[in-house]
Amino acid sequence: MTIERIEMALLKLPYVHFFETSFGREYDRTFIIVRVYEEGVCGFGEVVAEEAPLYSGETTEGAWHVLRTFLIPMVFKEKIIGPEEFYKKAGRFRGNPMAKAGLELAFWDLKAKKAGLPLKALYGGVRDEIDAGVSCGIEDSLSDLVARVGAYLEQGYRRVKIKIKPGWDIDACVVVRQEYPDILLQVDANGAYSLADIKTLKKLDAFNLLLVEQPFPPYDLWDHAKLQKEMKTPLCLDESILSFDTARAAVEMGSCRIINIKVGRVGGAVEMRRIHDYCQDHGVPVWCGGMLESGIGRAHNLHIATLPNFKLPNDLSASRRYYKEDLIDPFIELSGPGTIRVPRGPGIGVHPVEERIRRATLKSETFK
Ligand code: OSB
Ligand code: MG
Repeated sequence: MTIERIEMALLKLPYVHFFETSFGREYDRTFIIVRVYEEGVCGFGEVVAEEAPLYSGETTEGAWHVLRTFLIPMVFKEKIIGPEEFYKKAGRFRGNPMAKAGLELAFWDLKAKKAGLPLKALYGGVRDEIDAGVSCGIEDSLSDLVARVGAYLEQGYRRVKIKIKPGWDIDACVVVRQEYPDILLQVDANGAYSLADIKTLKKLDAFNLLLVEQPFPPYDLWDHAKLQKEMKTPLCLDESILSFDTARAAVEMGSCRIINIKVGRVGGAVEMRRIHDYCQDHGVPVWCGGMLESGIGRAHNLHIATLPNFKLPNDLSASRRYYKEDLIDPFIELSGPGTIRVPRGPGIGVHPVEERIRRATLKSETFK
């Protein structure tokens, strides 16, 4: 058994609605799809790095370079055939977790397909259905925000996250809570604040939020610990959690009480499970974050969110929340109020449509 071929494609897909965070407004997403072939079976992975290094230091072009120059040649040279082996050997290269995760996930999908099992069976997942959630960007006006939250609730979402930044925070919570006093609500600052804003941040305690996500920049574990001591609402870290070791440091320091796990940000599913298990042992619930993935990356996330310590609703929404024409058949849909059923077929269990991938492709390359 050897890997016969690896393909990479760089894709661009327009969003159904722009997505604005404290980093700025985006109208489309550029990302990489990785395919790994063995004996005619194909494993799919998605690299969640973005065009600009705003959320993390990685970029699509940087990940492309690291994959074609280092990670893919390593697979052929060292005859790597499995995800765990890939994880171990890719560890010699520093950083670049999203590039590593995209290829590792393709290996996981391949392994599960060859075993004829849904990916969640390989991970030790325990759920057939996961709790969905929707992430609402910053809008042009507070009334637009309320209308958008209302539309998502009508579609069946039960948990809403709103993006905040200085000047779009307390008022946004006030209007959403006024209109929807009982919904599960949380906020995400994407690192837009500092300890100087502690007075504003403490006001968030008044809105019965599930959590406050990433108030400070990624490397401020210490300041997050100081803020958590001052706040009733649990802090949740996203950008700060780059590996098992940063997760452990954050928990030991008291920087957060909840962790957002994104498989790309932590460098793959092996590392994801190490963080998951550590958090489970230490009473820290986790949930699955999203990077506005296509259906390929999102299907991977559905399987991840079946692990037992994913105890809060996830940033996992239906295909139509993100893209008019998702890459997969069938589209991911809500299966009940606020839930999504995990695909049952082998591997990620969804079918990527070749023609749609081709239409969205900016460039591609094949490696043997
Ligand atoms: O901070 O969670 C974030 C999207 C891109 C980059 C960062 C984040 C997000 C989201 C979207 O909030 C979540 C989703 O995919 O539904
Ligand atoms: Mg976040």
